[in-house]
Amino acid sequence: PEAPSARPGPTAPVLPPCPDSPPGLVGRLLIEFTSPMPLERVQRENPGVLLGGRYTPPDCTPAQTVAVIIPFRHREHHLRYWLHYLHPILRRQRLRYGIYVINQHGEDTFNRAKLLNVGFLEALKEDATYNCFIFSDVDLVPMDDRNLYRCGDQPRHFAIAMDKFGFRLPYAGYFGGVSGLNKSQFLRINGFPNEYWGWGGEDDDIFNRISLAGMKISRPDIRIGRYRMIKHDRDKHNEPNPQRFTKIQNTKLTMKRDGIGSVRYQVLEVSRQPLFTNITVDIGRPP
Ligand code: UD2
Ligand code: MN
Repeated sequence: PEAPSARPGPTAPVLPPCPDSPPGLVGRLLIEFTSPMPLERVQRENPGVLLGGRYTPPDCTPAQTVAVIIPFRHREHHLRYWLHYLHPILRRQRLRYGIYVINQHGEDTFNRAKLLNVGFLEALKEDATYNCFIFSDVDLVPMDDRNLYRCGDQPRHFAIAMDKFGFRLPYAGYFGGVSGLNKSQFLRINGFPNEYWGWGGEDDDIFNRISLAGMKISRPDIRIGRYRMIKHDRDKHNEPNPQRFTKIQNTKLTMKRDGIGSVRYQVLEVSRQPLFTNITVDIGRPP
């Protein structure tokens, strides 16, 4: 007699759906950024993660496939902490996921929202079954694994109680840090703006797009949506954008022409690392 194979294959048994509340979550977590985190250690501690930072639960079938998209440039030491903390959390949450680091090439002004648009399109090129997109700063780590990185029937804001804001929501329309939209929600708002160069405003523009499209933000409980941000100085070439205050007044006009439908860029390299996929991209420079 043959033992049933646990390996997925034509004869493998169909796994049950993953539970809505995954068993084995631990709740509040101890998060600290004291000693540097070697990548070799993170790899050693996450043997179940497949090349490119892909993971599928071994014991159940998830309802969604989640692409986690990180805007990035010159933050390697932050990325190592992020991978160290997030892989085990996402695994405990029983998610099928992939990690995409969208690395802006060159030293022109940084553009977070445009990189996130690139991440949406490039993740779908890698795997057309992605139907949930979670956009996360590289320096934000959730302090509670009950903050589930999934999409719902409204756009989701995850990073609502940050240490740097005294664990409070800074203002009602705040949508920065970590957010999630499913594919149809993202397309309904024409994705994110491409025209916010430098620091600030792009998260408010995204909030405006969501409201203008008639959707409402969903958020976790304030006790669960807690985050630590790795302390950092303002990066070079990401100065506050002086146009941000006037731009966010005009979302209604600009969102139709500026978004996922108009994003232009050139992929320079796709590299599948053990814990994430790195996509280096030329997104141009401010006009
Ligand atoms: C806030 C928001 C962030 C965004 C930003 C304004 C929080 C916690 N986050 O972040 O979501 O709205 O304001 O643009 O309030 N990055 C690089 N390299 C760079 C510059 C930026 O990798 O040279 C990436 C990285 O993922 C970083 C993110 O962009 O976490 C946001 O930049 P930041 O951390 O400098 O800005 P911060 O903390 O004020
Ligand atoms: Mn930050």
